[in-house]
Amino acid sequence: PAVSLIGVPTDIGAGTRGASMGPEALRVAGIVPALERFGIEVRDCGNLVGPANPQRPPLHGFRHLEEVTTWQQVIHDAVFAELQAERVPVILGGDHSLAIGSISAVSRHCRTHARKLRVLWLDAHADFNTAGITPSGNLHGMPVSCLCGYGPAQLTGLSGDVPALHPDELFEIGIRSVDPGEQRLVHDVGIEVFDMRSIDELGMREVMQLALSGMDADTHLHVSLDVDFLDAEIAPGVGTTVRGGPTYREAQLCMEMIADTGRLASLDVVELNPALDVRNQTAELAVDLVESLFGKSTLMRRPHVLYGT
Ligand code: DIR
Ligand code: MN
Ligand code: MN
Ligand code: MN
Repeated sequence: PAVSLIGVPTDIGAGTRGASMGPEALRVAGIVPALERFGIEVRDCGNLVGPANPQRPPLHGFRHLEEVTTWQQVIHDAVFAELQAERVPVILGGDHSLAIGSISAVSRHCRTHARKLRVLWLDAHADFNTAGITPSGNLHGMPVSCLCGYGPAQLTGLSGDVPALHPDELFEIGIRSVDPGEQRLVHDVGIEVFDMRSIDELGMREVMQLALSGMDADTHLHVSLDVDFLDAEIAPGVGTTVRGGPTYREAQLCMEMIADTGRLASLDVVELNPALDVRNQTAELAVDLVESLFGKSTLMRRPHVLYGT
C-alpha cells in the first residue's frame, strides 16, 4: 500500500498538555524509514494547522468545543482526500478527539464506495462520555459517543450522515477505565467491549479472532490506537496512564493478527505525550507496533489464523 502520514499537532481535547508534540516524536522515532523498510511508499504530508490550545475551563460540559470542531473539519477533509486518492492515511496525534474527524472521513469514504467498515478502538478508556456525564469536559473522552451519534451536531454530523459509526461496526479492546455514567451508556448502546478482564480470561488471540471475525474481502479496517492502551510500565509517555494494560507481547500479537487480515486501510496513533516520555521510548514502541501492523514478522509465516467470512 501507499501510506500518507498526517500530523495532527493538538492537545485541545485532552486534560494534560503535550500530545501536540506527538507527531514530531513519532517522526524522530523513525516512523518513515520503519514503513519504507517494507517497500511501502510513504508520503509525509506534514502537520495540519488548527486553533491553538486556549486552556479554558469546560463550558456546558465541553472544554474547547469550538476549537475541537474546527480541528475536526480540517482533519476530516485531509483524511478523506487521502482515502479518495486510494492511499492509507496514518494520522499522527495529537489527542484522541482527532478520531472524530478521521473516522468521519473513513465513514464517508466507505459509504461513497459501498464498503463495509470495521473499527478497532485500542484504548485503556471507552471514550464514550457525553456532556451530561463527563467528569472532565475533555473531548478526547468523547470521540466514540460522538461518532455513534451521541453529541453536538457539529461533531456528530461531520461525515454527512448520523451516526458516522454504528455500534456493530465497532470493537473496543484493552479497556480498563470507564467512568460511572459512561459505563451505563456503553451498556445501553450495546458497544462490544473487550476489557482487560476478557483479555485475561480469553487471551489476546481469542479476543482478536472475535474482533476480526466476519470481515469481507472489501471491508475497510480502521484501527484507532490510543497509546495508553499499552501497559503504563512500557508506555509512560501518555497523559492518562492506567496500569494493567496489555504487555509488549500481547500488543505485538494484537498488531500482527490485524496485519494478517490484509484489510488495514487507515490508522490513528494518538495520545503520545513526549513531555511525559522517557527518552522517546513510548514513541519508539509505537513505531515498533506500527511496523507490526504493516506486516513486520519474525518469520515469513503464512497467516494461520483465518478470520471467518
Ligand atoms: C476520562 C479520561 N474518561 C475522561 N479519558 C481519556 O475525561 O473522559 N483519557 N480518554 O485518555
Ligand atoms: Mn478505499
Ligand atoms: Mn485512553
Ligand atoms: Mn482514547
